Amino acid sequence: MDISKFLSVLFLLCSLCLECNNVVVKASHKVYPEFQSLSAVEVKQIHRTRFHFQPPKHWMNDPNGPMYFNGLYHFFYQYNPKGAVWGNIVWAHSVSKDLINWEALEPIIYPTKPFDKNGCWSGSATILPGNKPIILYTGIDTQNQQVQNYAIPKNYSDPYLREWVKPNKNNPIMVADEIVNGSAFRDPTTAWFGKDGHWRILVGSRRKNRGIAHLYKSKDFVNWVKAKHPLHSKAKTGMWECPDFYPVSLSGKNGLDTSLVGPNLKHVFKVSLDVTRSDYYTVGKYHTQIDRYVPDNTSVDGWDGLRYDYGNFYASKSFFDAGKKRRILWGWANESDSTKNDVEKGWAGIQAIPRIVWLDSSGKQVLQWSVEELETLRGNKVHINNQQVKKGEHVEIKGITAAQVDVEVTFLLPKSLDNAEEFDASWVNARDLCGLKGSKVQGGVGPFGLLTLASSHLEEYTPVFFRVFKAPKKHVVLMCSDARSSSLMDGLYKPSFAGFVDVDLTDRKLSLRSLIDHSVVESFGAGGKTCILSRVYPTLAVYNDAHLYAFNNGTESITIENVNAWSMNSPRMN
Ligand code: DQQ
Repeated sequence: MDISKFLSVLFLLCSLCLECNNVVVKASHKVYPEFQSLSAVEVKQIHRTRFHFQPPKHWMNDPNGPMYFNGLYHFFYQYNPKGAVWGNIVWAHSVSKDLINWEALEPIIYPTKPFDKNGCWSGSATILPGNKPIILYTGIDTQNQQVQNYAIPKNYSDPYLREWVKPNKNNPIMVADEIVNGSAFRDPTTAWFGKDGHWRILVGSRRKNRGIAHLYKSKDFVNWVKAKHPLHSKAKTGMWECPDFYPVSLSGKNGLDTSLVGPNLKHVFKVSLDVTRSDYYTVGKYHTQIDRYVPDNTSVDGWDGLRYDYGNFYASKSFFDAGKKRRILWGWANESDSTKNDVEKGWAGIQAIPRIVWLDSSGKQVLQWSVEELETLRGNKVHINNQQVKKGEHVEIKGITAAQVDVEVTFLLPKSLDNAEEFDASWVNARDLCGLKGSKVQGGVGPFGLLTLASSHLEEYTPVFFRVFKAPKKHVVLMCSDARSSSLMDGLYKPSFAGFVDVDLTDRKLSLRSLIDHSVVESFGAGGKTCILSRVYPTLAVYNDAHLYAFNNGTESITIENVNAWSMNSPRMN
């Protein structure tokens, strides 16, 4: 067998194997004919989140076309109006003044035309000159081919942009040419405007196992021509869904308009890898003269690369908020329970809290943090400082509603890290390492962190924690969010999600923030360097029976320099 054939077979085996491992991670296009139009009889409340975005019932997946327009945030999303599994997908629509309180409006795009009769899939919004929003989305046409279409508001002066039209003239505006696979051609990005007077967008694709971001150019936004070369592609990464491409400033937290180019910025290129169902990004340089993106060689471009989030977080999309000059990232947090559970619950899917995203001062990765508006929901507060947590101890953080809380902790490490465990160079996969060294496996410096959504006798708990290792050059910090003990319920996907944290420990501090909301624990390590979102379904640790603890299972004592925890109020949610 020649080497390329061998690699293809290997890739296929790996893909299949990942799919088996992720057996209950729901793929977004799996059709359940028996359930897809089964309307919810009752919406079960027990695991419903309160401050994470979700519709009142049924299935939701990707965030679509988020934008800030005339003082309002618009959020569209892939939605099944008829049932709690993927299918019958439309673009549902909600609006908000603060990204936290949401009002649901009628869906804006649903299958009606030959160019989207079999589906209205993901896409993005662009605000054209003259303050005119336009949406590009993927339609599944009568031949079951993926094509790109556009939609525009019916009435630009309606502040809510309630109705949109899909003109017959010119739609579809992009169809797969002879070298593009029409069943792998989707999810157009927000457009950016080049100095040559052309708009540009990307469409996700693949050729065999090579992931591709096709570049299209247009002068008038209606006639689009595919560029000779993709903006970027990478062998052995499979289908690229929902690409996203934007500039980030070399300094400060401010976001940049998608069209900005120049000396003081880098670009971020993100793809959602269909095979692994995670969102990977690189930081790099956009060579405008040749329309190519080249990742810096500071991280891997592929399966082992940086992820926005090492947990349930997929099909994300960012937009530039021109009002507050920030780039905001939305990501879909899918369920980890079974399809049967979703049908019984009458709902499936939430969105992660919208996050601002900016470049770390190292220039090697991005940082993420929840939008500041979330803090308006903070209610009753408890504060602890300077408390030592010795080997084997756990300390309860009392006085808050532990099932619905925002908690921030700064841990102070021991003066000497000599007793940290030795790092074995073969531990390349953070998730495997977390599986091996869970929160109960005693270490030297760590594991220490939070036990979230814990029942009173720890029959159920989701630990979010750090473990520090000694390595020849630098310490290695592992962050885990481990769902293995999260629920007594059977038939759940309970992964031990993990990522490494590239952090300097000279000040001996490590911070952790978790947004806990009934069936989600969304955590930010070291100020947003490593993020992990876990979906969990406790049976005992619910409502007032949920507890929150800080713990340490390392031989070395850890000091809690600070804990601030706030019970979170519930916003208006659709
Ligand atoms: N979901 C959409 C597709 C996209 C996928 C369909 C990603 O457009 O590729 O619901 O989750």
